[in-house]
Order: sequence, then structure tokens, then C-alpha cells
Amino acid sequence: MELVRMRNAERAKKRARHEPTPEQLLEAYESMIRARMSDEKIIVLYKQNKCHFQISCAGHEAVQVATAQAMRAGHDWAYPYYRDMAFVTSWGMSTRELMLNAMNKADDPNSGGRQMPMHYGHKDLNIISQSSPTGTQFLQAVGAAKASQIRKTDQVVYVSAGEGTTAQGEYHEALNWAARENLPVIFLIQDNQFAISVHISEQIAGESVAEMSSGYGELEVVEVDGLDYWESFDVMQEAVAHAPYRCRWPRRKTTKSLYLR
Ligand SMILES: Cc1ncc(C[n+]2csc(CCOP(=O)(O)OP(=O)(O)O)c2C)c(N)n1
Ligand SMILES: [Mg+2]
Repeated sequence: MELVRMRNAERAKKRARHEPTPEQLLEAYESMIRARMSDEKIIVLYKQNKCHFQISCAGHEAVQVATAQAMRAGHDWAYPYYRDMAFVTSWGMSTRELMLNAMNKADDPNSGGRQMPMHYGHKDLNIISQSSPTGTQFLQAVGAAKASQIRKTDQVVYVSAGEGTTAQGEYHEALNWAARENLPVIFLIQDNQFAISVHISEQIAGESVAEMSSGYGELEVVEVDGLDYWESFDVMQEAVAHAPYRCRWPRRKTTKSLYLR
């Protein structure tokens, strides 16, 4: 792991740091607050029996917003997971849509009330509907990235999951193929240390997800403090900026992946 950290530090030293504009800062603040307040309101709705499922984005907001800001909503593709409320908020989902989703209403653009709450999917925003079995999104995202590469569309693909989900086979199949084909796909693994009640030490080989994932060819692995908006902004801007360019020259070793700790 020390080697991965040293490599990242060396790379970061050689380039200018990406800083948010005042407008981006304001948008990040607004999205983080809106996501957290919606989250808290949905907990109340759940207790009132007006919504049958709730999973919180609390603590995950900074890196999610920084990621959404680095990408182009409605042009790039997103395969978010159930904790990604701040990501979808910053990516363009309105508070009304979040609430329609939470309460399974027919007007919900996520699924017309047919999906579980927090299982995002939005045609206009290029968000692909998720499945409840964790990890199924990885291979779909890699497939979308392959399509982007073949069609030379410069679309970047975002896929996220929790650290516990990386113990599943699909994660490793997806990393292998993404690295092999140099695909423009970003894996954001949001490590909150637990998969329900199981601690990371009981499910990951090695010290961290980043360490476990660093043996896939030239796959670029970066660890970032996901509570730190500025650090996350810098890392995500760098990752996304290079992905489409490299997609057009797939022989260069370029797949971007990010691991949040
Ligand atoms: C294939 C599969 N196994 C088990 C579950 C039940 N389950 C839902 S969330 C979850 C924990 C996932 O933990 P992690 O990936 O760390 O994400 P977090 O919720 O911590 O963000 C589990 C085991 C599931 N949905 N799908
Ligand atoms: Mg977890």
C-alpha cells in the first residue's frame, strides 16, 4: 500500500492542483445541504410509514458532490448505488424527484414508483436503474465504457459501491476487464468500514480495498479522504479529465479508478 501512496503523491506533485470556482463551491455546499436535509426528511417519512425504505448518504456527501461536478450530467453515464443521494442531487435530480422516489409515487422519474427508494435511475440524466443485489452495477458500467470506447463518444462512466461489495466476484471481473481494455470508467468505492454489521477487516484481503485492487495491470488506484471536498475535487477532476482522451487512444494505459477511505 505504501507503494500506491508514494506513486500517487509523486504524480500529484507534478501537476497543478484543481481548485473549485466560487460557483462550484456554492453548488457543492447547496447540494450537500439539500441531500442531507432530504435524507433526514426521508427518515421521518419512514418512521411515519409514508416510505418503506431508507438508506442514508450521511458522511458520503463531499466526495459524491465532487465527483458529480467533475462529470457531465446527461452526457456521461452514471451507475450510482443506494447511498448516492448527494451525487444524484449535484448531478441534477430535484428535491421533488428525490421525494417522489422515496415515497414510490407514479410521477417519480426514477422508476414511476416501481423500484425501491434510493435505487436511482433517470433517463434524462443518463443514470441507469440499479438492481438491489449489490455489485451488479460493476459489469454493466464496464460494458457502457466499452461502448463509449468503440463509438468514440468521449463519454465517461461512473460506478460506485460500498467497500463490502468489493468482496464479490463481479467487482474483480469488472476491474480486470476495465484495466485490460483501458476503459473510461471510474469506480468510486465508498469505504465506511462496515457492510451492515460486518467490519472491513473480516472481508477484505490486505489492508484496504485500494491495496486489494492494486494488482490489475496499469489500473490507476487513488485513495482519497472522501470527507474532504477539496481533496476529492482535485482527484476526481484529474481522473475524469484524462478518461475520454485516453479512450480515443485505447493502447495507452489509462483506466481510472478511485478508492475512498
Ligand atoms: C448480493 C447481495 N448480498 C447481500 C445483500 C444485502 N445487503 C444490502 S446492503 C449490504 C451491505 C453492503 O455494504 P457496503 O458494500 O460496504 O455498502 P454500504 O452500505 O456500507 O455503503 C448487504 C450485505 C444484497 N443487497 N445483495
Ligand atoms: Mg460499507
